[in-house]
This record gives sequence, structure tokens and C-alpha cells, in this order.
Amino acid sequence: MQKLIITAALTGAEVTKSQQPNLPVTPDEIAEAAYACYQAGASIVHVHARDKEGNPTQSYEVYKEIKEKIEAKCNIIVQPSTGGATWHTPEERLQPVELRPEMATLSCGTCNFGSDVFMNSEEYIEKFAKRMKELGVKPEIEVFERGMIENALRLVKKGLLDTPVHFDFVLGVPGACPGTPEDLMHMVRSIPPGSTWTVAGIGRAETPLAVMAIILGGHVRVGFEDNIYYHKGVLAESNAQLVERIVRISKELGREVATPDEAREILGIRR
Ligand code: KMH
Ligand code: ZN
Repeated sequence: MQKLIITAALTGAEVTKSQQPNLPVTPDEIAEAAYACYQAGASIVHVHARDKEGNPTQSYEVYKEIKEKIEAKCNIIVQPSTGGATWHTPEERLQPVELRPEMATLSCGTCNFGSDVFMNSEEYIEKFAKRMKELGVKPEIEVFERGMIENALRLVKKGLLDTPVHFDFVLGVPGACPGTPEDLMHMVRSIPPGSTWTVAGIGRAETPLAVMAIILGGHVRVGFEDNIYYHKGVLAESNAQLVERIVRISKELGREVATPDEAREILGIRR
């Protein structure tokens, strides 16, 4: 079985400091949290930027500062979000891709997102995929609903996405696919052989789905973007604490954890 790739989703666009006081929001805090997660065993950081007021931003400049600060500390793979917040325009969302990061997310369909709608029209999915391909950025396909897998496979047919495809099943978002074991199994059975996949279980689905992924040969995403608690009603101390738990479980289950360079090898990323 491949070594386990752990992604730390540090900040997200929705969580606030009042909900999770240890949420990293400034470029320095985000870089510090990325380094702590790297030391704990994460090989990818999924990054959302915030402006000086702590609001989500897709600013090229802020992502640049964050990327440079993380890269000054360690060789973890930096994966900016192109999802941003539900109210960002597609043009805003695409900005961090211009930094030519090694990876970026690519959401492959529209769904409800709490009381909002997360819009991803075919036109913009294709635009995002085309630009990532031109710049040599490896997409992580964000799948919130089963049909989004088919949308990604259509990109492959159109020559806009290379195989093997790397999927992230984001399960448990209110308004989209729930985070049950059956839902994860259905997703895993729906992707072509040779694909790689990770799972981001939202809220209380985080740890159970992570354990399933460790056993099934998938990969794992944890972090405050997806879940701010360590136990029911008990806030996690840091993103790194959530990574440490996955490393411990994985080792107990006999699966080794990938370094960033091993993750690059598994995902076919050339530096
Ligand atoms: N914040 C969500 C609306 C991504 O990062 O690519 C979208 C999101 C997906 O978080
Ligand atoms: Zn995100």
C-alpha cells in the first residue's frame, strides 16, 4: 500500500477566530501552523488566505506572501484553494494559480453549502482546469457530490485534466453529500482504477472517515477548515494536534506516513 499522504487544511474560508481561537489567519500564523503540521507528519497544506480584517481573500499578493513564508520553513507541498469563499468571483478564485504552486484545488460542480450555494459552472471548471494545465499545477479534484466525479472525467476526455486523477472527497458539508461510511465507499468505487484519493470528513465525520481511508489505501485531510474539535465539545489545540492523531492511528494500523517528497512521487508532481 502507498504511504499515507496527510493534508492539513489549516484555515478555510468559513471558520472564525471566535469559533476557534487558534485558527491561523495571518501569513505568519499560517506559515507557523504549516510548519507545525509538517513536523507532525503532514506532506500537503491546503491554504486559504485571509485579509487584514481576517476575512477570506483570494488576493495573489497574500497567497504569494503565505507561499514564500511556508517555503522558507520547509518543503511541504503548498496547495492553495481555488474554491475561496462562496461569494468570491471565479476570476478572484483563480488568482493563486498564477503563482504556479505545485497543486491547487479544483471543485468540479455546484452544490448547496450551508445556507449558500457553491457555484462551479462547466464553463469555469474548464477555465480553471485549462489554466492549471498550462501552468503545470496538479489539480486536486474536490468532490462534494457523486456527479462531480463524472464532471472531472469529462475534463479528462476533453484533454483538460491528466490521469491519474487525484480526488478529494469532501463529505459532510451541510447541503451536500453526508459523511457516512457508505457514502465514502460509493465515492471510492466510482473512480477509475489507478486514481488517487483523499477524504476530508467534515465535523464529526473527520476521524471515522480518515480511519477508513487509512485502511482502504486512500489518503487523509484534517484541519480546522473541516473540523475545529478534538473530541465532541472540546476544541482542538492546533491543526498539528489533528495531524498527530492521524499519524498515531496510521502507525498503529501499520501504514507508514509519506514525507513531502514521497507524496510528490505518489501524486506524480515534478518540482
Ligand atoms: N470554502 C468553500 C466554499 C476549496 O478550497 O477548493 C470551498 C472550498 C473548496 O473550500
Ligand atoms: Zn478549502
